[in-house]
Amino acid sequence: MPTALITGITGQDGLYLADLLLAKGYDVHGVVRGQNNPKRELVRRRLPGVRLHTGDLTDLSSLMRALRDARPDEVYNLGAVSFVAYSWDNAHVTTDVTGKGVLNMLEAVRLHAGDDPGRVRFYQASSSEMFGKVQESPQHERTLLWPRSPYGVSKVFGHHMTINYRESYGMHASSGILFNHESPLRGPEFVTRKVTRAAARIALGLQHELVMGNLDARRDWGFAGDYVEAMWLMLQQPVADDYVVATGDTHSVRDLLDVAFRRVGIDDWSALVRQDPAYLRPAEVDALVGDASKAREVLGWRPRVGFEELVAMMVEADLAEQKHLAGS
Ligand code: NDP
Ligand code: GDR
Repeated sequence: MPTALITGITGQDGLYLADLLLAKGYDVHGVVRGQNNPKRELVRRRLPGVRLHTGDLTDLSSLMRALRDARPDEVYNLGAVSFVAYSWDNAHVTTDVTGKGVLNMLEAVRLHAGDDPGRVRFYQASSSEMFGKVQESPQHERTLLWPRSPYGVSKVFGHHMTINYRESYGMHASSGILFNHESPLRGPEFVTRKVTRAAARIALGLQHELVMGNLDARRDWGFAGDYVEAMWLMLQQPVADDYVVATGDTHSVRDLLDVAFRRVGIDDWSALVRQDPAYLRPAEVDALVGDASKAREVLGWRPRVGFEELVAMMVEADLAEQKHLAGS
């Protein structure tokens, strides 16, 4: 039975990836930070088969201990301060976790693997935010990186460090440049979930207004359940490499509002949505769309869930959750 260790197991992708690996028969381990992290209980309830290790990406020795105890064949480094807007006000923490945390994890794996650096396969969660001020469209693996936030800068550091460890030490280290991916497990601070939750609450009479930032931003939104398959496929390849993972379709935040509100029977949301400059970012990533040809050709990966289906899935989940909360 192969063994996997996941950092960020309490997050959206960690939960979907753990589901996938358990279904494939893996022995799954996760790193959870903090002495009293409430999400530890969430993982225990959802994924009773998973073994948890206390650790933090800023603490090399805790990562070494997790590796020693879990003895993984595959390490998925998903842990990060992942909310772009938060990263300006918390640039040092973001750099320590999202940037230098990758170096800690790579170094821990290198030391753990000893004389056979390729024996533990490593996945780094890189991001389309690295393209930032985009220089070509659609973006692919060789598109120039021009990050626009402390988060994006930290991801570029982790991305290049992963490539450097692969080239310097012969590690089987791959980097997935994933475009935005969403699900009912998405954190409510991100725009898709903020909108689907608000649409559900407004339809149920629990909320009267939605306050938003830049409605013209465009993203290539896919489904998290599809994207974790690409992570796994990368680590099954004989040679480690970097891959863009995206749908190839792009939509604006306005399109997102259209689809979400239509789903709850509201055709015109203009009176319900207010824009507030407080939600604008110091530097915006205006439009992203990915070219995932390499992932399609080499990994045989393709997305299954399209934009409208994704938004509908999220609105339905939020309607069910809000009804449940209102009834309890
Ligand atoms: P989430 O924000 O849902 O999860 C982030 C995870 O990182 C949580 O489990 C969190 O733990 C953990 N974490 C935070 N700080 C630390 C730390 N100091 N040490 C160890 N773990 C820590 O993110 P997603 O699941 O959406 O994303 C997973 C990864 O993929 C992230 O690296 C993200 O940057 C990247 N990514 C995400 C994309 C997306 O669209 N979702 C696209 C491209 C890249 P806790 O619960 O304790 O806070
Ligand atoms: P992003 O996701 O920054 O792309 O990073 P987010 O959903 O936060 O923003 C997407 C776009 O929507 C605009 N926007 C708003 N965003 C939020 N959160 N709240 C609002 O009210 C709002 N109004 C407009 C934003 O300005 C932006 O343009 C996500 C994260 O998961 C990263 O970790 C990951 O690396 C990238 O996706 C790919």
